[in-house]
Amino acid sequence: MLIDSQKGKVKFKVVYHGIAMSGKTTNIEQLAKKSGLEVLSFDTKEERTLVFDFVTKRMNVNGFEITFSIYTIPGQDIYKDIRKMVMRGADGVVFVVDSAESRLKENKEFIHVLEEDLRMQGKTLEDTPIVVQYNKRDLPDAVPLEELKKEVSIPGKKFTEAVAVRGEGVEETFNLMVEELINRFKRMTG
Ligand SMILES: Nc1nc2c(ncn2[C@@H]2O[C@H](COP(=O)(O)OP(=O)(O)O)[C@@H](O)[C@H]2O)c(=O)[nH]1
Ligand SMILES: [Mg+2]
Repeated sequence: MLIDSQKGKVKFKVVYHGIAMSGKTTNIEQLAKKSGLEVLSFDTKEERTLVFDFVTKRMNVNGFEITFSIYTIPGQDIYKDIRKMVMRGADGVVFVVDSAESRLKENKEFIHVLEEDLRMQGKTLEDTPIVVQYNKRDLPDAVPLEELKKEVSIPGKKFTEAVAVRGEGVEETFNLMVEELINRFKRMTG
């Protein structure tokens, strides 16, 4: 978080984390589309983000001009150095879960990857603003929500359901993240 109190400006970094192909890029593309913004993608091939995608979004809250820098990580393990670089300085994380039955185990294991990425920054799952998004709810083999929540969840975090490809649940997810970050900012600034 960067604060310029003289100018009344605050900057937050939000990272969309989660396994490869869970819908992270789709989320920020949809967010950008709804706000008329453009996504910068670096080396995207065959729908797989090799580096990251990036978009900035501005909002006004209580007289502060708040800028969100939004990034996605590459989910494949071979790009872990890039992932760690993208995670640097993250204020909040949206953890995008693929609801497909076939990817249940991978999603579950990836929570440990997130935990490790945060640990490298001296942070924990507990003290980081995180929203869990159960994406691809439209899939015929989507794991029922109650079951998915039991298998893949982070204690104490809010969650949403989404069909990112249709834009459903995308803004709701981001707004929850914004709320978490702003509440924390308000607590900090008294
Ligand atoms: N059925 C379905 N497919 C989705 C959904 N969201 C994303 N996808 C598809 O999943 C694939 C991977 O999405 P992408 O956003 O590139 O995933 P990323 O690797 O996490 O960035 C693409 O073919 C998307 O169109 C969804 O809600 N439902
Ligand atoms: Mg991607």
